[in-house]
Amino acid sequence: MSNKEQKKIMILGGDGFCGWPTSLHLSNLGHDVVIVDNLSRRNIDNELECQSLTPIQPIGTRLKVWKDVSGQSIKFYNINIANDYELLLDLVKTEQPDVIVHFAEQRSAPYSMKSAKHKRYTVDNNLNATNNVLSAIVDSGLDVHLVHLGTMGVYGYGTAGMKIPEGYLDIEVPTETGERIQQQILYPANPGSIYHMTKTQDQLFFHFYNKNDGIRITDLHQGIVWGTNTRETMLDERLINRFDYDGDYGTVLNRFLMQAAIGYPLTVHGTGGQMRAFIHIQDTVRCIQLAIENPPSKGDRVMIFNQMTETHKVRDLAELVARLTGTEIAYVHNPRKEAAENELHAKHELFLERGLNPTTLAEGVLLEVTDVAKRYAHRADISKIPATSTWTKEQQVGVPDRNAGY
Ligand code: NAD
Ligand code: USQ
Repeated sequence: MSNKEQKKIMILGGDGFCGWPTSLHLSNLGHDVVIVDNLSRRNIDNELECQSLTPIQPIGTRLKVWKDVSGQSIKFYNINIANDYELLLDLVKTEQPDVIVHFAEQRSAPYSMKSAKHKRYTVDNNLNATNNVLSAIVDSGLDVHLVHLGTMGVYGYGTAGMKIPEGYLDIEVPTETGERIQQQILYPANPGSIYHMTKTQDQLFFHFYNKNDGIRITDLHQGIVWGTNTRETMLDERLINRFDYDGDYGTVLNRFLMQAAIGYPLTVHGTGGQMRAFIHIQDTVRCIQLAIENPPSKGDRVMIFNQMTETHKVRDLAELVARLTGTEIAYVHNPRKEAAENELHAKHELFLERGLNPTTLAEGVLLEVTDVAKRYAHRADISKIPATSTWTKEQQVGVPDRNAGY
């Protein structure tokens, strides 16, 4: 890579599930990577008394091993970006990043719905984090490209028979004089949890700072990430990525893979008719690279990409994993408030046009069960599997109905 292409990239939340493999991927490409993380996710592991299925190493060990394996140094700063504004601003001024990638938010929907305390933490943390990053970019006077990890959940999951566009919806409105004019508006927000609501609010921060201060922003509306490792995290076991399987942080497909590895019935919420968007972690890191390499120009509106590669119904995923592994399926109470059945189709041409070659679920699922979930199955605490966070007090938790000794 020539010096011109090499960028200084600050990764906020670079110790997390998406942030760690992204940091290594970008460092491996020759970029100068700086991680900022307050390790709050590791503290939440302590709060929930549940650790990653994979044995993740302390951040100091991770960075030392990366230096030994790759020869590349990554600097680390422990800063709470939601609270420590002056520290964040000083760091931006000192490091002078070309790009900031923002992963640093509380990202679990069930965790955000556990109690008033968790709702308030999620709102305080996520909204202040995003506003502080934007404010620090303005205060620094630097022309930083901000890449944010958003969610497909901002759209809601009902699409009225059309494909969800990438961020902006074409509309036609009648004027007072009877003419009809065409416009593009931000797709109407329809969040399904307090966490998802913070992501819809983030969009408005981006819209405002882009309009008012001309900040160049890419917002990636990402689907559910599955898988564990990427080419870089596989270079040494001590670089291994996090694998969440508990009822709060475990996402649906990784949970099914881990449940299959230990013979625990696959916990389908309700009928499993919920259709969601998915992407493999290897494609996540590649998409972020592509977003960095294709920045918006000064004066462009917020650039929005749908960062997903396929859509599936939850029960179809359960049936696929059951067929491949022989695990049974348990249809449990849905602890969430969400449509029992929906169709979800979304455009994702912008990444395909820029060279993404997706990993398909059909290829990768079984490998993931055998290479990761089975290998670390002995670390699982099965009491942490049921989804115990309910959206309302009246709802019931997502526990399999039978008691068959698991
Ligand atoms: P994660 O919880 O594993 O990582 C987030 C990291 O940010 C953690 O290391 C945490 O310690 C850090 N962090 C949180 N608040 C912070 C603060 N105030 N200051 C400094 N650091 C802070 O989550 P993830 O799965 O890596 O998700 C990263 C981003 O991607 C999130 O914003 C999430 O909304 C988005 N996303 C994730 C998924 C998914 O399936 N994992 C899907 C779509 C979008
Ligand atoms: N589900 C089950 N069984 C389980 C776990 C989940 O049926 O054991 C169902 C849920 O009820 C839901 C669907 O699977 O209908 C997805 O749940 P999830 O926990 O995998 O994903 P979600 O809560 O939507 O959140 C995850 C990430 C979040 C990200 C979002 C992308 O935690 O950070 O924003 O995926 S998206 O779903 O596109 O909004």
